[in-house]
Amino acid sequence: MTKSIPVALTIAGSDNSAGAGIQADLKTFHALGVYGLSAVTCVVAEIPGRVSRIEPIEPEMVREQIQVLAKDFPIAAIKTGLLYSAEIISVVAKSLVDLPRKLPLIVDPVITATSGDPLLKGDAIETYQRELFPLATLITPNLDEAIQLRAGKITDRESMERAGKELARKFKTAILLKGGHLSGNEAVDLLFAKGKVSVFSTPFVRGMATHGTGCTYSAAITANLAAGKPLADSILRAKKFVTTCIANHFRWKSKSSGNIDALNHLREKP
Ligand code: PXL
Repeated sequence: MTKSIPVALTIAGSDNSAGAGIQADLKTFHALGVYGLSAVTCVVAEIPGRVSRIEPIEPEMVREQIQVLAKDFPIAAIKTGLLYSAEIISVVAKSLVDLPRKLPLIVDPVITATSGDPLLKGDAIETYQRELFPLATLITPNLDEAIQLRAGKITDRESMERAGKELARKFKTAILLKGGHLSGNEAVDLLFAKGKVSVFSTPFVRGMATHGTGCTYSAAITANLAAGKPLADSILRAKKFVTTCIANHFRWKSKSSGNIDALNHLREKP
C-alpha cells in the first residue's frame, strides 16, 4: 500500500560527526515517524567537543533548497538550527515569508556549540531578532543563548522565570527556556506561551557528553507539531524523547584519547 506521512523541514548546518545539526534532526524526524527534508546552511568539520572548521553555503543556494522543496512537498512544520551568518538568516527569513502559507516555525537560536566553540557570526544575533524571530511559533534558547539575547542574569528558577517572561514579551512569541542542570537533579525547562508558564522536568542524566541535545529537542518538537499535536504536548513528548536519547547513548573508544559519546536516536535499545 502506498503511504503518506507528515513532512517536516530542517534548515540547519551539517555536523559531520552526526550528533547535532541536520544529521540529528533527520534521525529525530525519522524516529518520530515524520519524513524529514533539509536545507543545508553550512558545513561543520568537527568531532564531539571540538569544532575544526566551518564553511557557509552560498545564501542563494540556501534559498533555492527551501524554494524547490516548498513548491512540491506538503511541509507541515519547519525548524531552523545553525544559520551561520546575518546574510543566511536574512535569506531564510525572506524564503519563509514567501511561502504560500504560514507554517509552524521552531527557531533554535544556535550560537555556540556545547564545546564552547562559536558557531554563529557575532553580528548575526541582531538579524535573528529583527528578521527571523517575528516569524517564529516558538524560540528555544538555552540559558547561555537567553543571556546573549539580553534576558539578563539567570542563576535560579526565579531569574529563569523573569528572563523567559522578558523574552516572550520582547519577541511577542512563545519561548521555551531550557534550564539544563540549573536546578540540581532535574533538567527543568519553562514554556512561556499566551501569558502562561508551564514546567517541563525530567531527571538530569549525568556522565555523558551531550552534543546535539538542543538540535534533537527542537527537531522532536517540530516533528510532533508536523504530526498535528498541540504545542505543549509536542514539547512534553520531545522532552521525553531527548531524555531517552541521552540515557541510551552510544559510546566508543576514541582513537586519540578517552571516549566518544553520541546520542542514541533509536526508539528501542539495540
Ligand atoms: O549543537 C549545536 C550545533 C548545531 N548545528 C551544528 C553543529 C552544532 C554543534 O556542534 O555542528 C551543525
